[in-house]
Amino acid sequence: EAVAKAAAANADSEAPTLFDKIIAKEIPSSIVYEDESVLAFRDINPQAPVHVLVIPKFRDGLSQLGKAEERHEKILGQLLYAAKIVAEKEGILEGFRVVINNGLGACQSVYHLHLHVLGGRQLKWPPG
Ligand code: DGP
Repeated sequence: EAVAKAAAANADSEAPTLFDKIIAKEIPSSIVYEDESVLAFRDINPQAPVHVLVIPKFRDGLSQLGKAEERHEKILGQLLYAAKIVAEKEGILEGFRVVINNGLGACQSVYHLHLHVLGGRQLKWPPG
């Protein structure tokens, strides 16, 4: 089902996504951190006690990491730094994971770049 969803989304990866509505606060979310560039909110389907998504407020073509260009260097750094702020706020600095699912082969389902910040339990390696 995840793969089917990803396939559907991939068909038009530049279309608006539900994350635009979350940014606009038309869809409620549990916000953990926000600044002018990024928004961090709890995943609706948590895979760990802490599971937060960190997204750029302005997608600017970044439907997925594989679309990154040199102009995105700053926001990419801001997203990673925001992931650290989230980990600190959530008290998981001693053990957390940051994941980006890119494309169909990684079960990406929302085509607006997002970092998953996971923690609060012992995380296994390798991931599935
Ligand atoms: P990915 O599979 O990497 O594209 O992750 C997309 C994530 O988005 C997935 O873990 C579930 C989450 N998600 C989907 N819809 C919503 C929503 O409406 N609200 C929130 N908070 N998270 C959502």
